[in-house]
Amino acid sequence: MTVSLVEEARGGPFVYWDGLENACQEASRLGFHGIEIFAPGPEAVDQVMLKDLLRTHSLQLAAVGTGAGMVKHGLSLTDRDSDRRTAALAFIERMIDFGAQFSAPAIIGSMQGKWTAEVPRPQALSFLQSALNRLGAYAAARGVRLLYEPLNRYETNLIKTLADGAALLSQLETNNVQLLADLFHMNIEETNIEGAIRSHCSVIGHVHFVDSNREAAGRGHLDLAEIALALRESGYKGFVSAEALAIPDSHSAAATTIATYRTCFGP
Ligand code: LER
Ligand code: MN
Repeated sequence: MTVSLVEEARGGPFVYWDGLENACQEASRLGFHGIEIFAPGPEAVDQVMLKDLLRTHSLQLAAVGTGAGMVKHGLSLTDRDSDRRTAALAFIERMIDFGAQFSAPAIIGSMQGKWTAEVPRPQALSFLQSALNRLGAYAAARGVRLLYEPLNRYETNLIKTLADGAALLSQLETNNVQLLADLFHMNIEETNIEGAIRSHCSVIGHVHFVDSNREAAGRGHLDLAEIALALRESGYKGFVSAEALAIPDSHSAAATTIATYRTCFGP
């Protein structure tokens, strides 16, 4: 279950918005196994309180998003300015440190940025590759993986499919980076969602379990039973995380997600 602590992102694809305590109570009551936090930065989370909430509610921290580096601070790993790229790396390293306290991986999604006239595609990909090498090794030294998320064409022009993501990972010096398969982005970019999952499952480390319209799983037109079958038959053992819009409201989105999850993956 996702929870956003980033006011600037309100209206974005996160289920809970009213603090960690509320999110943990609801997630636990509905039967989720973990929460994924989208935070403005590590200092925005009281880590002692988070540890306590996770223990009280028998939840794991599934992952931490780093997108606030872009949303709040305008940072990107492929910025033309080297000081800005360094600041983006530093922000993500601090998020990795935070997640590692809870054995949770950090996610690089929107922080990958875009190629532009000033930073042409080969240059941007080279910046991205060296950032993933450095951050992958940084995460490995702290005992956690790093997640890299292909996005749809309206959010990036770098890597949009699992196949291109897997090819990028295969060129890295580190093997500590895995793909995040977000079903919303995949619905826009993949030729065949189940086929992409089956082909690249060995490098999928996390799934954003959401429907075609970015509403809760079950409120759109994805064939989630077939997608879940592809994940199960490929031996996927990671989290499927509800990164969905709070439509019609947080509680309904969460309840619909867990009902769909149980239909697709079993009780
Ligand atoms: C952004 O669209 C997204 O899917 C997030 O998980 C990445 O920041
Ligand atoms: Mn996502």
